[in-house]
Parts: sequence; structure tokens; C-alpha cells
Amino acid sequence: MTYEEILSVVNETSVSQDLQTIAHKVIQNERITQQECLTLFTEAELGFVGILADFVRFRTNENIVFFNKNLHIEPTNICIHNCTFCSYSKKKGDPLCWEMSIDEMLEVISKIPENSITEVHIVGGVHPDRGINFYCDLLKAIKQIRPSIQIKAFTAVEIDFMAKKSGFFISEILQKLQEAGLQTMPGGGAEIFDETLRAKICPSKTSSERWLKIHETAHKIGIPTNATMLYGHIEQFEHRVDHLTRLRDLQDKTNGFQAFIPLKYKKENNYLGIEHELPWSEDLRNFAISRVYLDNFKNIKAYWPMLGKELSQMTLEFGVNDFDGTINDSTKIYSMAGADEANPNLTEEQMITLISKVGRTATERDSLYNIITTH
Ligand code: V47
Ligand code: SF4
Repeated sequence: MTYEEILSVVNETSVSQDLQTIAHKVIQNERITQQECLTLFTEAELGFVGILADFVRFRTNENIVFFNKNLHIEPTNICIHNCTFCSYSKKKGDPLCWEMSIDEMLEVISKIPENSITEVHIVGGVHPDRGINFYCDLLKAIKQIRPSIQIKAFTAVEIDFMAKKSGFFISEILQKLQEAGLQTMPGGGAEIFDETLRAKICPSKTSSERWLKIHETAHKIGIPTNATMLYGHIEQFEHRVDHLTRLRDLQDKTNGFQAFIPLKYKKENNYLGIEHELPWSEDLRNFAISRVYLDNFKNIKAYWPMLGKELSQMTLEFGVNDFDGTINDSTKIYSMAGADEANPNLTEEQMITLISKVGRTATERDSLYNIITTH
């Protein structure tokens, strides 16, 4: 859409004065307030937020849509926490639990042909017996067999446990992991920052304040990270706005977040007891409003194994410019929660086709968003 076409939609008489004011601010690259973000959630129709998000997406990234070639490893699903939305964690002794040794993880990596992936993404449950030494040994061993591979690993929740178990400060843990080969951190464990909701859905987990502190510390020592938001469960729009605001504030301070990833709550096999997942139109509105509000985030990522390939492709029209990775089939966190992608896997060609079909330039990136190839 041209600038004039956007303005004509925004200025239509059916659009409320409040929404028109918000749209004019967005178009002029002025920051919108928390209250205005809430107004978008409560009042704006999908088409309206879609136009604004697409405008911001193009201003920020033109037609580039990133993907990377990566492998997910989930070392264990044994976890000390009991998050009620989690379909994946098990206690020791449960027939559905697993714990991979370092050798087993190395075997998975060594089976992947050299240079066919650039990143390994490692996230799992918080295993009570595994601490900083185990994870440093793992990272060093990976670097030894594949020196060029970039390692994105450990949520703030896993980092928090490594610090508590060892007695080291967060900064010391992060430095040790960095020395062992950690390059970036994923955005998991953020869930929803509102403390009252957190007490209901993940009571024992790292607090919101500490999650933000761990990411701030990582940014300070040169480890870029991602941020997520789990939505579509018991939260209200106000809680999403609060969550996004805390992220936007930290990003103003550090500029260390690389991408924001909204994670849609999936309902199967967990104790939260939500009967219905959100309709796709609400997913798209959530992506679009996040794109508009997080004006200091360069990338908004759709995690396709959870959303499904078709809905993920649609998000590209609603602010998304990052399609995550080709991901081999070992990730279980969403398949156990009922995601369609039981064995998520997209070849590079399939990924490029999905992106190109909506008129975008599929662009392979590394973990630090350096461009590798443009298709
Ligand atoms: O923190 C758990 C979520 C997260 C469910 O940074 C669920 O590149 C939906 O953060 N329904 C971990 N979501 C995964 C994660 C992630 C994934 C991909 C890429 C990146 C990245 C990060 O998974 C948890 C939690 O929010 N989760 N259970 C569920 N039932
Ligand atoms: Fe453990 Fe993460 Fe599941 Fe919570 S969401 S129970 S921390 S694996």
C-alpha cells in the first residue's frame, strides 16, 4: 500500500478518532502510549492493525524475511517446576521423561552434514542434577566438533537455576557460558510478566523481575537475547500491554533484544484447563499490535512449529519478518501441547517457497542476524 492509500483507510469516517490519532502517530514514527496500545487491542479491527503493522514492518525491514538453518536439541524434559500450561515437563521416573547425555547430544549434531546448519538451539527442562559445569562441558564439546556452529541456548529460567545451584552471580554464570561458546540466548520463560497471573500459571518459576535482570545482564556482557510472550490463556489485554511495555522499556535501556516471539498457548495435555485456543484472527491481531507497539525491536518472529505453516505464512502480512529456522524434528515442547507439527521440519527450499509466495525476499541469516544469502 502506498502512503496515500494508508492515510485514506486511516481517515475513513468509520474509524474512531482515537484510532485515527494512533494511526497518525505510527505513520509519523511517533511512539504510542500504553493506553493507546490497549485501545488497539480492545477496539481495532484486524484489517486496521494489519495495515499499520505492515507499514511498520516495511519501514523496519523492507521486504526481507529472515530464516536460519538450525537444529533444536532438548537435553531433558525433567523439570523442577510445575508450570500449569506445560505439556512437556515430567518428573524423574515417568515413562515419558528423557535425559540425553553429552555424548548423545554430540551424536545428534555430528549426524547433521557439515555446513548444513549454522545454529544449534538448546533449551530444556530445569533438571535438578545438572548445573553450570555440565552445560559448559556441553557447549565446549559442541564447539570442539563443530567450531563454526553458533550456539543459542538456555532460557533465563535455566540460567537462574545454574546460578542458584552453584552460588555464582548471574553475571558469572553468563560469562562462563559465554567463554564455553554461548553466543545468544532464546526468549523462553518470560510467559506473562504480571505477578498475579504468574503466581497462578507458573508459581515456582523465575520472577518477572529476575527474568528481566538476567536478560539485562546478558545484554551488558554482549550476549544478545530474544523475548517471548505466552498469550491466549488466562491473561487479559491489559496483561499483554504490561508485558510488552516491560520489554520495550528494557530494550530502550540495552538494545540487546534481537527478536520478539509471541507464543500461542496450546491446550493439550496440560493442567491449565483452557477449553478453547484463540482463533487465528486473534493471533494475527496480537502479532500486528506487537509489531506496532515494540518500535525498538527490529524483528518479530513467528515460530511456525507452534502456529503451523499456513498461519505462520499469514503472519507475514501482519508485521512478522522472521520465520525462525528449518529446525530438525527433535523439538517436542509444542507437539506434546497439541501443535499440528508433530515432527517439525522444513527444508530450505520449502522455507524459501513459503516466504516468496507472499512477495517477500527470503533471506538466510545467522544467529546474530548477519545476512548469509538472499534468495
Ligand atoms: O517459555 C510451554 C512455551 C517456551 C506451552 O528464542 C508453551 O528463538 C504454548 O521460548 N503452549 C519455550 N507455549 C520455547 C521458547 C522458544 C521457542 C522457539 C524459539 C525461541 C527463540 C524460543 O515455550 C516456554 C513457554 O512460554 N510453552 N508450554 C504451551 N502449552
Ligand atoms: Fe519446566 Fe519450562 Fe515446563 Fe515450566 S515451561 S515446567 S520451566 S519445562
